[in-house]
Amino acid sequence: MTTLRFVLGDQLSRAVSALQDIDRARDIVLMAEVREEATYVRHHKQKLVLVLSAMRHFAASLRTEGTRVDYVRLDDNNNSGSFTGELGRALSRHPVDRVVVTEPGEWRVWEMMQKWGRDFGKPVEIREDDRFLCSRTEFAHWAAGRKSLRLEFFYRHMRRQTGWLMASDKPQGGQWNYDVENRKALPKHLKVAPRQRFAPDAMTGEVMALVGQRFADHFGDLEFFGWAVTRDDALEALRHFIADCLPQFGDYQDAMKTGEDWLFHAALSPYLNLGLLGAREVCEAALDAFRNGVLPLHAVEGFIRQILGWREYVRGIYWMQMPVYPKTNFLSANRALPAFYWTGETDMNCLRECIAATRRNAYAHHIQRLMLTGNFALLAGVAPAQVEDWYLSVYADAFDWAELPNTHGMALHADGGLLGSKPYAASGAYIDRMSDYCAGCAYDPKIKTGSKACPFNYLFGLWTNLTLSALKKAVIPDKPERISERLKPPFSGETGV
Ligand code: DLZ
Ligand code: SF4
Repeated sequence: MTTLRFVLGDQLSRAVSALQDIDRARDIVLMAEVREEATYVRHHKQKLVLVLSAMRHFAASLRTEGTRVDYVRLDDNNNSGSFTGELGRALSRHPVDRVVVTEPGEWRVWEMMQKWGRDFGKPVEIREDDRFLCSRTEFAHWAAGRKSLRLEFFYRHMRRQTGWLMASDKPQGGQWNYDVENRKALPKHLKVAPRQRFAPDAMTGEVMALVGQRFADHFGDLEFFGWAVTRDDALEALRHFIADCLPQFGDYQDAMKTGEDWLFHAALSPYLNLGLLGAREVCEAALDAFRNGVLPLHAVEGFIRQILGWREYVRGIYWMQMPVYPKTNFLSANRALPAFYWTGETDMNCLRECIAATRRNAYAHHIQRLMLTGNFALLAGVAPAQVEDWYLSVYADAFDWAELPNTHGMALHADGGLLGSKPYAASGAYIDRMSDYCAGCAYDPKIKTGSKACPFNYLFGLWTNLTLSALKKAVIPDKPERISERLKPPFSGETGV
């Protein structure tokens, strides 16, 4: 039997299920660069380069091991521009018996895949994506019959399942979660290790020229491109993070500082989400450093919680809730996304800095995304779909399964609290405490009204008066208790969010 194995741009792992059991003598791997994936949201230029260059490098590595790869480039003549179109064209080139794919990370593509068997009159086997630590079925079992789908319970379940940081059935050190130790403000003179970046090679240079030419009007600069595009370089980025950044990541993961785009954050999520790194190996590298006494428990636990806990949790929620999840708009937010999200032209220094970093790197760290751009959109009542499109476009690691629950649920509370117990709303006081942005701002974080008042204070005041009081009268659609029960303070930055 001859098989066409279709590998998508975020499945760049030799162990991906579509490639398991490959018969190199007969099978063909199909990879296709298609315009639709680059433009259904207008991805940041660096994200396009990262995905396309990583795809080309991956195809080259498969060929080196003797696999036949049919690779369609974006500028190939007759490129149809879509996954369905390219699969159809490939099937007319290759008389295969069946198609094998790994399930995609996005509902939109999942729906597309369901039609392929009928469209092409061939068996299409859609395999589970087993790169995750919790399968969709296991998540559904965990969730079944629970009143509350809180992360903390899921995380404990996953710690027990893996045995990571466990001493028999108890958490090592006696606590499950060391989050309170992860909220220190950054000491003024603390040295931040320079971040290792990767110079573009000739193949990446070619993709940069292509993207610069074809997607010139997309957001973002290409000048500072420094992402790893191969597994070897992604492994080097992992080594660098564990050795040079993770020791301080735990302490300062909520801090923000002008000119420090990466601080101690891993910035490994693009590699994990593309398949260049696996979740298990990333966690095991951190656990090894703990076992060898190189790293303290709270630093490693904070990191493991992000990968084993949060990352798996949002993916589980995504597949459990789609396709209705993005349709909820619990706070009835309907304003347009302000133009400065794209231009960066605003007098609010914190947002200006964050958006400039996003333009420069296709990256901002978690707390910038949640407490600056996310918090502002929440307080200003921006329509969730517009905020979600922005996040999906501008960040190199943003794929729907990860981006949607983070934005819709955590940042905007548009799901009514399914994912986060309370809205992440904060005034300027929180931003002032966790960053040095306010010193260089036209506004004053201590003033609440008048022309010098920090807009976060003004909006936060309005939001607590209007949105919260309206919510207190509301009833959660699918739950009997009154929402006021869940909206008791603390919900503000003053109390540490
Ligand atoms: C994000 C992306 C982009 C920009 N381009 C491609 C592409 O040309 N070919 C491809 O196979 N994948 C691409 N991707 C990743 C897909 O969007 C991703 O695989 C789907 O959204 C499913 O998760
Ligand atoms: Fe941001 Fe307000 Fe501080 Fe300015 S004063 S940097 S707007 S928090």
